[in-house]
Amino acid sequence: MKIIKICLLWAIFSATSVCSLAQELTNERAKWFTDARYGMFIHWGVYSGAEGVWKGERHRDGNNYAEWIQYRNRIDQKEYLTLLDRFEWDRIDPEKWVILAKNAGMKYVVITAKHHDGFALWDSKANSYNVAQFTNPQRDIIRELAAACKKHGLKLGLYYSHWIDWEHKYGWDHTKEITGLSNENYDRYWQEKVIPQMRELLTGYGPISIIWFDMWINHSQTVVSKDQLMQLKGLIRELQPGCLINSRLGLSLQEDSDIDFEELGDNQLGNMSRNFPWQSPATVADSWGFNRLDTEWKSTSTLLQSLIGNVSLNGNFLLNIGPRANGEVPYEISQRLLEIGDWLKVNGESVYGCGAFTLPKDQHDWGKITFKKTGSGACLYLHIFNYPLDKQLNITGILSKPAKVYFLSDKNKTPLSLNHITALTTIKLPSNSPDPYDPVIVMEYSAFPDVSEGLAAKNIEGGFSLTPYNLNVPSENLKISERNRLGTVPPHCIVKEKTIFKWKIFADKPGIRAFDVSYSYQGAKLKNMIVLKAGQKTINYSILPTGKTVVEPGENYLADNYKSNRIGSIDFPGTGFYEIILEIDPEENEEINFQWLWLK
Ligand code: JFZ
Repeated sequence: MKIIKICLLWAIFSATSVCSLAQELTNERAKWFTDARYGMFIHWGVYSGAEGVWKGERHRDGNNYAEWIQYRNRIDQKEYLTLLDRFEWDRIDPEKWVILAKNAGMKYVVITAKHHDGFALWDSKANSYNVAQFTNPQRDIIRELAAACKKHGLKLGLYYSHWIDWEHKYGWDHTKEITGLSNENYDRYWQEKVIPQMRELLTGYGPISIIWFDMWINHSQTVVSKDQLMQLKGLIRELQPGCLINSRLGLSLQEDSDIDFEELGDNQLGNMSRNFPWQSPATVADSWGFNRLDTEWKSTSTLLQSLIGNVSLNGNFLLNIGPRANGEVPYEISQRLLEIGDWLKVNGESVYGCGAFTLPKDQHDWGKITFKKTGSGACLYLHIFNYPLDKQLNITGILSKPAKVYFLSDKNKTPLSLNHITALTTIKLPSNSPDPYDPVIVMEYSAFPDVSEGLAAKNIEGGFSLTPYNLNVPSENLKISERNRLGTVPPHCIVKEKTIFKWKIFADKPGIRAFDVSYSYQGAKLKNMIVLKAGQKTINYSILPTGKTVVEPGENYLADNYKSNRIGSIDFPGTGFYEIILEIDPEENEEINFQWLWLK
């Protein structure tokens, strides 16, 4: 047991991606979760009746979170409840949401059983501020949803706002930062409402697969105590040992590592592969609860690529719907969900049960790779977000030759024409993409494929973009500056002393290749040199001042100029691996900003 915990801790802290270990390190309880990959979040409650507007005024916060309207627009509770008059109870049917989730290819549903407003969507005996008290005939949305999930084979998760509760006299609400709230009184809320309500949810509704807490800061920064959180967690472990708990419970890993998955920030997608289960909660526009002022709908491709991007890093994607007060799911949401669902009906094999492969996350500029072990072999799924104009798909870094290559949508598995030399696999694509969003190619391997580490990939134009981000051996000492000045200044490496950059590429044919370098130099010295070495040859190139560029006309708004310079050509006499070495040694430590080396 202890060993498992140490492993888990290690996995949480380790930032590296060792995909073959991913499933082993995932705890047993979360196995279904990491297989499922895609779930539905539902934000629905009294606030849905306001639609993000109160007495003609929009929700008072930049983030559009319509479920916060009671707090933001300072609505007192009695008036808030009048929103229930807008609900069309005979049209509200949670089974419809579950059917949508099912058709969307989602494997689990997480609903706001109680959001920050403190209003329970079930017939709570512990607290009368609940849906049954305000409906006739009485409704229990959680019971209805649980039955529908069971009927359609989806797992059920419950969002429960444990920290914030605007209904209970002693619950937390941010204005209590002004008025104060004693620990004793907060514990009254905890023992009178949180614990009994959680007990109800965990005993009366069949298996609960996730409790989704929502305290995004550590308890030490607010009124909740560690003991209270441990009590709550203990209750879940006791009553439903199979239930997963997300990281927004509010305990730090140092205090307690026994959480089941990490929840990233709202709409925060993964940026690195992890071996510990994790998930991004996301919206289709901005708000979680229905907001009629929402307009910035993400496209189907954007959402699908977010899902695939997360899966390619061992992550899950929890996509939200905010049904209206009549139970309807906004068309802009259901349409996108069903489009993704149709795609998953054909391509689900590349998502469910899949995870990260060992290559770096941004290795290929045409898309993402998801991975699955199959018996003694393995499958790589190539998700082509950007269909190459020359119909050549380059996969850099895999040393094994695939046994079979075909489109996942092709039931006959017609082999695609394939060329494999050492570390480069090239697939000839048909002129028309078989899918408008993400055509998927399966590469089947008879054993776990060998990978060549530290290779820079051949990109979609057939060249190599060599940057501080794809060095052969990553270096922590480099001073990297992200893009700035509205992006006019690209990401670059600030070089003040002698610096050697090394990359490795695989040349799939011999030939002469031209080298360009992009840099900015704002000094005035004329003797600075770039030294480039590749394939036994050296090129010396003078660095000259690059001057400025105008960002906006007429505003005297200037930025350093980054320019591409042809520095020469080098013959690569044979097929094989080449090391490319670039040396910059600034005179008198005067800053030279290196952006990239391009060869083709
Ligand atoms: C919380 C809720 O307040 C919100 O209403 C919604 O339910 C969402 C899913 O979760 O909002 C958050 C949570 C975390 C952060 C920001 C807003 N965060 O980590 O920055």
